[in-house]
Amino acid sequence: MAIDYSQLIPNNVDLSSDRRLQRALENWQPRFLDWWKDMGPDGTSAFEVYLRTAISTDANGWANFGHVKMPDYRWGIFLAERDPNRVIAYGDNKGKPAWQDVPGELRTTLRRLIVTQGDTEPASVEQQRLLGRTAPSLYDLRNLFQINVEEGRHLWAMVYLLHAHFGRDGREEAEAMLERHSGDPDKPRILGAFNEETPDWLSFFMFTFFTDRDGKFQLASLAESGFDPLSRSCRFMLTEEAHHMFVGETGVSRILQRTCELMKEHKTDDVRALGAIDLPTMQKYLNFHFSVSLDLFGQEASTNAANYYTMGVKGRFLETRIDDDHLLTGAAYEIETVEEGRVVKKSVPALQALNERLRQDYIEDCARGVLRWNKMIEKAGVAFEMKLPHRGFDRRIGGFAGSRISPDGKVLTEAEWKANEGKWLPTAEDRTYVTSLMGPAVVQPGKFAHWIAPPARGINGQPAEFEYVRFN
Ligand code: BYC
Repeated sequence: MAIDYSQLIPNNVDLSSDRRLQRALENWQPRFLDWWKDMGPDGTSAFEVYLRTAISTDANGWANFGHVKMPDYRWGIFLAERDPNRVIAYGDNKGKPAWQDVPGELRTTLRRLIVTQGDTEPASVEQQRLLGRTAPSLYDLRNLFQINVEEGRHLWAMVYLLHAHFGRDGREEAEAMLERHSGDPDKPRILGAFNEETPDWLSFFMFTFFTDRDGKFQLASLAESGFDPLSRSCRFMLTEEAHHMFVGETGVSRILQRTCELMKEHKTDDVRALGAIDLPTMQKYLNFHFSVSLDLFGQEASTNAANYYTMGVKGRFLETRIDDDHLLTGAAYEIETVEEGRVVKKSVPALQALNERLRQDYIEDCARGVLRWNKMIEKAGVAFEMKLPHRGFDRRIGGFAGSRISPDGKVLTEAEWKANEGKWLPTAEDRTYVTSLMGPAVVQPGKFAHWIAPPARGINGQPAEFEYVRFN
């Protein structure tokens, strides 16, 4: 389905046929641009960046690459193609045609989910606002900006749904999306991970590996929604999400590669003396970002999640490929929880455990990425293994919140935790060290900061020394 770029707001939803909606969104557009100017990537208004822009929403050939002046990026509204025969795949409404409008009784629930999803998108742009100043290369700078513009478009996707389907409430929510800010003590973003700082590039790569991956799983569950416009929005967003996780996985991998090269070359573990990031510090950052991202899945046993499913609002990951009754009324699911000082397994109704089930799918996906990192470390001839900590480690949300759990899943006393915390999570000193490596942006084409290896290949078949960003 081609995208109409002749409009003020590029779209493939025939926006010009609904004048009221078009005007409302055209009113919101300058506010979005003001927000981008104030809270988006710092000092970039003159930059020309080699960006990918969507030209259609088909599986094949939707992307166009070229240098774009950052504020001229054409944010718009793109939904995946409609399947006229689509039916709801699960819950009480299983088998009924997907809804093209919001059913009255689901209005509040759907609005809340769309607002929670939408809120994360500008939040991540705010978190990454200053990173351009310390980019390790033009290639990395370009990837950062690609992610930023796409998160901006994901906000557009949710704002379109709010405007098109939720009337005045929706318009107010769209305004509020630009008023909350990451880390703002008075008006913070909704979910915890989106109020953390992303102060350095190691944090950025860990964030895009772990937190963007939560995005993949949440979007995939919302792509199963009976509310078809939400499903279609999320399906197209997922195609963009893949690159964000690629940036995270390869970014971490390139840091690991550089560290391993230096360890071998200088026959030492002490790569800090050589200006690189040591493996134990990498592990601590992994622990932090993994546990913060696990919190994003909500409570292990959640009546909200059960209701979303039963009503047909939010499904499971790849719902239609699962071989069961898609009702789950009599089914059970095992979750882990803390009882009498131990982590124990407990059976709960499967309907209530849907957040945990999604978290499990997510953990398995993370583990596959970690395995690839470990293969790289092994190939480099270094004896070290990166590990995902236990799901209960350092949690703020769910049954483990309030307990102290070690990375290998033991319940600890407060004193035991305090004695080891600095071995498991980045200390102030670790963070200062990592920040100290973030020198001024490396802007010569083909050059890379000392602590990171070049990528295996460039973007869209371009070489590593390509001028991915022009500063003018
Ligand atoms: N922080 O029943 P529960 C992305 C609240 S990332 C604070 O488990 P539910 C991206 C919860 O609101 C994907 N509060 O909740 C990545 C509830 O409050 P009430 C973002 C939390 O609703 C990188 C209470 O605790 N998308 O796209 O089942 C860059 C009970 O909990 C948190 C979504 O999240 C928390 N972490 O599950 C850019 C999808 N967790 O009712 C973008 C939409 C729970 O007691 N959201 N609470 O007042 C959802 O599906 C659900 O809202 C959640 C929570 C999975 C987040």
